[in-house]
Amino acid sequence: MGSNPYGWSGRILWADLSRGEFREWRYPGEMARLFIGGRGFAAKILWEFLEPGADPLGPRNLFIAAVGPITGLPGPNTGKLVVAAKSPLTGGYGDGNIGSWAAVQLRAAGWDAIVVEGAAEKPSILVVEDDKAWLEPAEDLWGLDTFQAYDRLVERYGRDAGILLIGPAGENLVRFATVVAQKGRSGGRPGLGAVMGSKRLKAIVVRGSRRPEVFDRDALMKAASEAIRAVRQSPSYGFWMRQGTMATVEWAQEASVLPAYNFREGVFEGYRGISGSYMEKIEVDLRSCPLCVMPCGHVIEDEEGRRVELDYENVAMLGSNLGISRLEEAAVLNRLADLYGLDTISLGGTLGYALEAAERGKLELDAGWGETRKIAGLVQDIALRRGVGDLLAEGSARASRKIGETWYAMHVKGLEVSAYDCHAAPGMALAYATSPIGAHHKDAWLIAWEVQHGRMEYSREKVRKLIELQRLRGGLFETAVACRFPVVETGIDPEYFIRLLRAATGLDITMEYMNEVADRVYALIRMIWVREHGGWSIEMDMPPERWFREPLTKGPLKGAKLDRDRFLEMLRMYYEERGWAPNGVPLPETLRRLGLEDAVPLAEKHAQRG
Ligand code: PTT
Ligand code: SF4
Repeated sequence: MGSNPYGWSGRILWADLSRGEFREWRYPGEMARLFIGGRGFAAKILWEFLEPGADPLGPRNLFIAAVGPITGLPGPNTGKLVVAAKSPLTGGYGDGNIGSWAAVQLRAAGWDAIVVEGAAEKPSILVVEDDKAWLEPAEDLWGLDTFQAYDRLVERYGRDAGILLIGPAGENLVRFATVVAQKGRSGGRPGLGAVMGSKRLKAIVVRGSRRPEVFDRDALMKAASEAIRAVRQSPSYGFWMRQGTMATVEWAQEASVLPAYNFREGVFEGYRGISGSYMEKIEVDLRSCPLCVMPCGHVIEDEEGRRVELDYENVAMLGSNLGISRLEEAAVLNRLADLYGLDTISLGGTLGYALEAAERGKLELDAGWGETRKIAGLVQDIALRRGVGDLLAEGSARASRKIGETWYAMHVKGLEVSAYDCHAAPGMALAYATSPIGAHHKDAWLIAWEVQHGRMEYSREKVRKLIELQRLRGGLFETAVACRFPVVETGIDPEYFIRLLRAATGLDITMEYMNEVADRVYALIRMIWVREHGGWSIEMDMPPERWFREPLTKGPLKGAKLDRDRFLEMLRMYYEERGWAPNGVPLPETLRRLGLEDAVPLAEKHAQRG
């Protein structure tokens, strides 16, 4: 960090693919202090260097891969990195958090981030080895699915290389194409794979030979081993190791939040067939991200006998949400998404919308609820942009506008909602509405708390809880960059991660400090959205219309739906608590308090105080 040699290398690799030029950017030390890393760096770089109004699929968009000060160090689950860019799906800020050897290798190569601008003339691979970077041809890989391409890359660069790659969906600019890190690890929901595709970048391969400098290795090792012990001794560790995120299926059914038939219902008659308990019986392997101490990649054989790594979101969005009640069938769709490099959540949301539109006679489609084989054909059509797949490759928001029925397109700001129905969960609906990338649960999984705390209430207490979670999950874990599951799933104290940060950097970092970093990053991301959309309105922060319009017709919460006026009241409370204007734009004084003076003129233009 400028004058601080610990925790950060102080260097960012800037790769211009149009010119084939690579340079080192020694960024100001203050950037590390104010933004820490990962998402914080991505937001700062996009704010400062992205040309306003740049086409997300044009050469001027910036693709960023960023680690943080604790990435790759000893400690629980530190093998993660953030990928970010202007999103082709939402037109705003987009990011994702991926488990990958590329995270570990990027640190070992001595870079805090890679920024890719421009576009290569031909399909290429960006190779980074310690201080050196260059492009290699990838014509032989273009068109290959992610599993085949991954194997070829491992053959070419070795098993220990850090790899980020795209599949045919990214190449074909499907707006919800992801970046793939290893077979069955995929991230960057808001179309980060399409951004790589638009730059004709099939893969990034990284390898380094250095050990990151840390301020106090003894303190680091002590905090790391205590944290790892706390994970393993946690009462929930055993059950987690058996089911991982798949345990959520049964929980969601009980809580009436399991999406069914394009979020028409929160319960699904066939839930047992896609549950974690069933998965346990047929599991064949367990995989993980690098440096993980609580692996969650449960693998089964799908209907066609191929191995697939499952997660709750994938199974709910490609199972119950499409009327599919056999895990092996949902797994086929999950595998296709991984092979092509499509986001499972947006895929499930877009397919759900399409099946419903077809049922209502608004779209011609040769597939219906639960018809896995036909739906699998549609997945291929989307990835290859064939026939109706070309329309669906645009995502549910654009497709629904074209079809002319938007109220049951389940998205916020263009990003499809993850797998929690919110007819009876106003707080979770607010979490989706205010997530900095569109409707993703990763910044605030309020639902587990909400079902136990005045579920149908629209209270300030809920708003405050939401912000608390956004600070922890969207702040600490996205900027220090580590997996949040040790804290949110085995319940260990987040202070362990603060200790790791202190030991790595030598700075007097506290939880309060990281909360302020989180607020700064949130405010700056919001300003990126305001700039890219030429202003802001409360409508941009509204959950899907369906949850207000149509009540649940089944389950223990039959009759429940959201109340628009009360939701709006809660949204206003949220803006107040954050120091944002009533139209959702951060107030100039809030930006000044957070050290974001350069965003003040834009806020003065767009924040409406009354
Ligand atoms: C994540 C989103 C999720 S969230 C899931 S399942 W989850 C889906 N997984 C997909 C997949 O698989 N294949 C595919 N083709 N598309 C997919 N889309 C969906 O992407 C993931 C884990 C999970 S599994 C979660 S909750 C946690 N997320 C974390 C986060 O966001 N931040 C953080 N600091 N730690 C996290 N730990 C957990 O990581 P996105 P991954 Mg993912 C096959 O990337 O864009 O954030 O979207 O990356 O390495 O697979 O880890 O029930
Ligand atoms: Fe990766 Fe799961 Fe381990 Fe987190 S808990 S690091 S997502 S394998």
